Amino acid sequence: MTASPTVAFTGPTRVLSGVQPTGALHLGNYLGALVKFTRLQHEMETFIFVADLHAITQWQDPKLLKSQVREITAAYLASGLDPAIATIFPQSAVPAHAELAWIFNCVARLGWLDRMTQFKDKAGKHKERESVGLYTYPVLQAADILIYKATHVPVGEDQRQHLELTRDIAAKFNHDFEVPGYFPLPEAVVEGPGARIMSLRDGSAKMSKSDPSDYSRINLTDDADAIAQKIRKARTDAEPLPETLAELKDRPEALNLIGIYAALEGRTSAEVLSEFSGQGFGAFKPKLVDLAVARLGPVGDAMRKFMADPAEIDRILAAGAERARAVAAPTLAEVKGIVGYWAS
Ligand code: AQP
Repeated sequence: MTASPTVAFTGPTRVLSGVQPTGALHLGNYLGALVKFTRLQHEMETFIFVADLHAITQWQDPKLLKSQVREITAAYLASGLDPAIATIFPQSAVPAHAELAWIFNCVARLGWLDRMTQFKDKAGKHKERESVGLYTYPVLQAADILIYKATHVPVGEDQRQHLELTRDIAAKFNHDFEVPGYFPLPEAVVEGPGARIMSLRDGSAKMSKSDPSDYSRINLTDDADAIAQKIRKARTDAEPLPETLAELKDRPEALNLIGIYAALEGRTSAEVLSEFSGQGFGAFKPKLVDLAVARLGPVGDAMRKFMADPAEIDRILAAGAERARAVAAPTLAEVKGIVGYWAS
């Protein structure tokens, strides 16, 4: 193997991302991912999938999986993804993801995967009881992205490390097989106050589908009463809001609520803080309730409307899968040739 020169990828810009059908979507998924998908579809060719291959890295009831896939699709549509613009599909309907993942399993190094903090967080103390799939999850993620030669990946802050791994795999493939610039080194699109929304019960833990407390998160399907109750009960402190973000350094719950307000209104946390500085949570929380209900209420209503028509969702997913397979197929064929596989 000889060292290949660093050559930049010259293909078109493309967006790829997805969400796992592993439970009710929450405000973190919405602000960290869905809102960005909707924005980017107008800027670049966009592929958004429902990550059902990823979902089964942890047990999913087969009787529920299909409806969970439809629910995520309904959330995409309700957030403004337009199937006439973006390609929306179930990951399992495009086998090229899994085929490329196998090749990437042979490119990625064990030491790289050993460093992945999300596996450590999810596996906890008993990693020997977890599936092999959960361990190699970031390799499949690299295949999801690179099978479309995607250049931009809108995700929350928690996915930044996986994106770095995707870049490492792309660079090593390009180098080892002497195809400089073949795969792009994709960029994570993470910016903004919605990149890391924390639990409403604990400002040091990420808002998450798998948190046992429903009060830790605002679900996209929560009605106005539930949203109001969860924000009212959100953990805070007795201090008034300060003037600068630096003064919120040791007040993670307060910082989180300011960040949520900012992300919902499309402003910076500093701007929101300057509006509310000197006020207590008794004044701030009702304003946050009004804003959250105004922003999320229509999304929940639209989701319920889409979910009432599963046949239409299935039609959208089938059409998206066909488009995605057509884009993925030539890349997989090329990669097989690059690796040196037999072809008829
Ligand atoms: N709290 C969050 N703040 C901002 N973005 C977030 N994302 C997740 N949580 C937050 C982003 O949502 C996208 C989809 O996530 P996923 O379905 O692949 O799974 P996840 O990251 O594992 O999400 P959860 O909700 O936390 O699920 P569990 O509890 O199963 O781990 C990703 O872009 C993610 O960054």
